[in-house]
Amino acid sequence: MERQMENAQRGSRHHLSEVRIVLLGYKYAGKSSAGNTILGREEFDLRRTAQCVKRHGEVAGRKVIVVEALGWWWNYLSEETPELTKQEIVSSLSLVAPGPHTLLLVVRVDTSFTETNRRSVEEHLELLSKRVWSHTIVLFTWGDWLGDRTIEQHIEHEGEDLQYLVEKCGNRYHVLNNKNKTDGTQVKDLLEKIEEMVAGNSGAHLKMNRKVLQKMQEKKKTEDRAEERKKKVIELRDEIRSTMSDKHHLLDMRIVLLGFRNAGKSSAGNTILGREEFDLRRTAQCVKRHGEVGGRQVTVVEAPGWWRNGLSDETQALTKQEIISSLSLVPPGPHTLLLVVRVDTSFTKTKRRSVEEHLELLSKSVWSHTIVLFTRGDWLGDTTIEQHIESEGEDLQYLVEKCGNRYHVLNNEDKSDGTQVNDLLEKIEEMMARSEKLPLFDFEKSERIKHMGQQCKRIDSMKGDRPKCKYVFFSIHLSVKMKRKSKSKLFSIKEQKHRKQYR
Ligand SMILES: Nc1nc2c(ncn2[C@@H]2O[C@H](COP(=O)(O)OP(=O)(O)OP(=O)(O)O)[C@@H](O)[C@H]2O)c(=O)[nH]1
Ligand SMILES: [Mg+2]
Repeated sequence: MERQMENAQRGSRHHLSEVRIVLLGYKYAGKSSAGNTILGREEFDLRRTAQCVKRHGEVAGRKVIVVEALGWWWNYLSEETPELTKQEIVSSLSLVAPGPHTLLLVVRVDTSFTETNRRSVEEHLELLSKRVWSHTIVLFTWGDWLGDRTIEQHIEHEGEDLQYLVEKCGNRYHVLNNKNKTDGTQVKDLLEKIEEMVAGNSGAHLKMNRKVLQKMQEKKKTEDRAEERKKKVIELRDEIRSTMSDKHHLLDMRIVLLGFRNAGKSSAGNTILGREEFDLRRTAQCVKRHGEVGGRQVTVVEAPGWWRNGLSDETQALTKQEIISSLSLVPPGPHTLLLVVRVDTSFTKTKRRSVEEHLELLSKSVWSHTIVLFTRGDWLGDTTIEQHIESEGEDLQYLVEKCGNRYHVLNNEDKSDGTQVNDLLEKIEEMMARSEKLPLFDFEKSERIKHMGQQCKRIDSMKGDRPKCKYVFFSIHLSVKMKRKSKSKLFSIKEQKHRKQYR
């Protein structure tokens, strides 16, 4: 009773007629659910969106505007988050002009909060301004999970990283149980905490600083450059198609999927073949599958992936062996290599070097037969892949251009969209028509690979032992490579640390 009276007094003293809120947090933190609880209606769609979403309503006598900013991966530091996502997070502020009264930093109580989580949260919030903390309240979701425990007990129990975060926010926090929409007091209490904080900030909202305005201008420039890239690619494709005839239609297509671990290679294989042919569990060996797609016989080989920040001399010898021998599984050689890259993570210089070194294990000329296959297209939402390429920076642009500006996006979650696969197969045919070449790594023609093949056969007949043969095949190839690559051991300490961190 006493607390209720205290609240009533507090509330009336600092009452705001309009409350502008930005919900921020990692993916799956419960931002949309919290937005729905605050507005008392299902205003936010729980499926992930690729853009900020703005909703408003009348709550406890106030006009409440809520913007949900795009979430990031919970254990990613800001340099691992794609630039496009960061631009979108920053532009959330422009949706609540002149600026939000509060940022609600959404954190779940049912999962542990580690040092990485703390750093991830700090870095992403400080994209907005170093001064965000005086406008931030930690909003704990999954309050039902606490049971009889109080939130204070949870904060104490969880350890120093969560305690540090709460203290950085001036000890402001609130718990919501998004499963209980009938408990109006939890929202009323939250609004009062916001009003109290605003009063403590002398009524000021969070202002957009120069850095934010700059990021928003960058976003605009990115959109313009993306349009240009898209136009250029369409023109090039039209030009190639105008020279193509029936002879360029490939009735038998051979594809090798290469890329980082967890890049989405197996899923892409399944999308291409239209069936769950590849097991999503990791294998150390190449896997070959076959099917009929759009009237063509398509063979797909998935080679095992490498660590996404690992350079080739850090990759296990056996993995490299498998990458090289993936080519021999589609004799006389693949029509294309699909280099699988996720769009939901940033593409750094280290990743570029990692990709270059692993692909060039096969041949220096590998690029003329490679298409960058972006997975997790669902992450893009309404934004185009060109916007991602343009915003992500020079390393990704370099890679795409090294592949002759050939790229494609797949949303492996949507198997019903047949056009995404047809379009990919057409791009492969266009690439082959343009080069007017037979498959890359034609084993009959390539002297180097032929030589390695002969070594292989000789040892095969001596020992009848396939794994050893493969190993010799591999080691001849690598011994040359390794000599050339010995220089690449000179990584900076910073880079080494960076890679360890993300494994
Ligand atoms: N949302 C979404 N998830 C995807 C997509 N593609 C792959 N995934 C998920 O990403 C995870 C890894 O996918 P895999 O296809 O197993 O990746 P991989 O490259 O074969 O992994 P390894 O063989 O283990 O190196 C799985 O949980 C997939 O469901 C996509 O387009 N959208
Ligand atoms: Mg796989």
